[in-house]
Amino acid sequence: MKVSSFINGVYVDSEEQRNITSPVTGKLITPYSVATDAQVDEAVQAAKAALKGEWGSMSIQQRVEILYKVADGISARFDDFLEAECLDTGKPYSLARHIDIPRGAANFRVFADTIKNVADEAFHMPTPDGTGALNYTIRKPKGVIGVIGPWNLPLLLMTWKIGPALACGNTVVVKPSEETQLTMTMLGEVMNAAGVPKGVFNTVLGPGSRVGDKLISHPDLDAITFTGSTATGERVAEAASVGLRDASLELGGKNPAIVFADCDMDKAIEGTMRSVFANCGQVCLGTERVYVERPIFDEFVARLKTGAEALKLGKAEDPETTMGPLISASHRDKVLDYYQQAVDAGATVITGGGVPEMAEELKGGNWVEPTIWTGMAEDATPITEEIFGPCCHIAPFDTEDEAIEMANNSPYGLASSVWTENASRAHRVGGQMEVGISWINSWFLRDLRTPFGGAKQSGIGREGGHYSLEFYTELTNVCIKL
Ligand code: 6OD
Repeated sequence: MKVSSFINGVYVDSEEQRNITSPVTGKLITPYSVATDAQVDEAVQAAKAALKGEWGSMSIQQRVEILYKVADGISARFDDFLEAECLDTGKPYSLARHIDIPRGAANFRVFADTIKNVADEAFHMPTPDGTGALNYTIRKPKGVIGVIGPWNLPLLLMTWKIGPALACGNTVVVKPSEETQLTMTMLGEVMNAAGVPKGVFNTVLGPGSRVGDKLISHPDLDAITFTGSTATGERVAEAASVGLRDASLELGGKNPAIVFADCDMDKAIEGTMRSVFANCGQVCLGTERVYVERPIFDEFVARLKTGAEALKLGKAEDPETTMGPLISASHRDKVLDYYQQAVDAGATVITGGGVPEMAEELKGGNWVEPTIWTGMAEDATPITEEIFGPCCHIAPFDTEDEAIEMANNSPYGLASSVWTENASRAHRVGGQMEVGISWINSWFLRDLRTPFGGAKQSGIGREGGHYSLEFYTELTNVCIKL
C-alpha cells in the first residue's frame, strides 16, 4: 500500500519520504510521502472549491446516502482496516475488532441519521402593527474544516469528526498523527468508491510541527477540530484565534475512578482493568487514579494486581494477546520516566514498573509492564500529570466527600467512573464529578447522541449528536415580517 496524501480525489507523492515503523518490532512497515507546503495549500483549495461544486448543491438525503455508502465501504473492508490499524498501533486485534473499526463505520451512519432527523427552530413574534413575524433558522455548513487527530484510536477518533463534518455539508482536510496514517489513507479509496465528490475529503500526511502547523495556520480553514494533548490544543486554539475561527478541542485527562465498598467487586475489577490497561493505557478516557474505600482497599489492590499480571503482552494478531506495546520509542521513554518518578516519590510498586522480557523478534518494540502503585502523596507528579500508559495509582478513602474531593482535585476534567450498587449514591456522586462524562458502574460506554468533551483543561466544546451539529454548522435566522 502506497502511503501518501489524498488531495482532490487522488493520492499525491512528494520527494520527502519518511519511515513508518512497527511499535511491536521497531522494524520498517513502509515509507510514506510527507506533504509539502504547496500540497497543504492544494488540499485546502480543493476543499474550498468542492463546497461550491456538486457537494454544495446536494440535498441532505443525497449526502446521507453517500455517508451510508462510506460506512458500508468500511464494513466491507473490515479485515483490511483491522489489519492496517493493528499494524500501525500494535493494538490487539481483539480490541480493534470490537471498538476501533465498528466505530469507524458507525461514526458515518450515526451522523447521517442525526442530520436526517434534525428539525429547524421557528419562533412566531408579535409586531406593533399586529401582522406578526416568523423567525426560522437555517443550518449551513461552516466551510472547510481542519481535522487533526491522535494516534491512539486513529480511525475511531478521526471519523468521529469527519462523519458529522461531512453530514453537515462541510469539506475536510484531515491531518492524522504521523505515527498512524494507514487507515486515513485507506479512507480515501472508500470515499471515492462511495461517490464522495473530489475535494470533499482530503488528507495531508506529515509531522505536526510542519504539516499540522501549516494546516492550522491556513487562512482558508473555517474551523478546526482537534483531539490530542492539552499542550497542542493550546497551540491549535492560538492558531484558530487568528481570523476568529471556531475550534473544538478534546484534550488530555487524568481520570479518576471511585470504588465504594458497596460496589459489585467483580464488575469494578473488570471495569477498572479495562479503563487502566485497554490500548496499553493510551486512551484519553483511561483511569490513572483509583480511589478505593478503605474496607475493600487491600482486596481491590490484590485483585487488580492479579488481573494486571495475567495480561498477555504480544503480537496484535495473536488471539491470546490482551495488551500491545506503546506507540513509539519516545512515548515509551516518557512513560518509563514517570515509572521512575513514581519510585522517587516513594511509591510502593504493587506490580510492574519496568520493561518486560519479550521474545527475540519483539525486542525492538515499545513494551512496558502494566504497573500499579500505592502510597504516593496526592501532589506527586505521576498522580497529577497525564501519563498515557498502562498504569494507575490506588489510594484509600474513608468518606464520600473525601473521595469526591480527591477525584476532582485535578486541572483536568474529561471522564470518571464511580463503582457502587447504591443508586442514590450513584446519582449523588456521579453528578458531582467535574468532568465531561461521568460513568457509573461502567467505562467507555458510548451513546453517540450524547455530549462528549472535557471540562477544565480537558477541552473546549462538546461533540456528539446535535452538539456536533452546533459545531459543524453556521446558523442563519430568517425573520419574515408577515
Ligand atoms: O468515543 C468517542 O467518541 C471518543 N471521542 C473517545 C475518545 C477517546 C480518547 O482517547
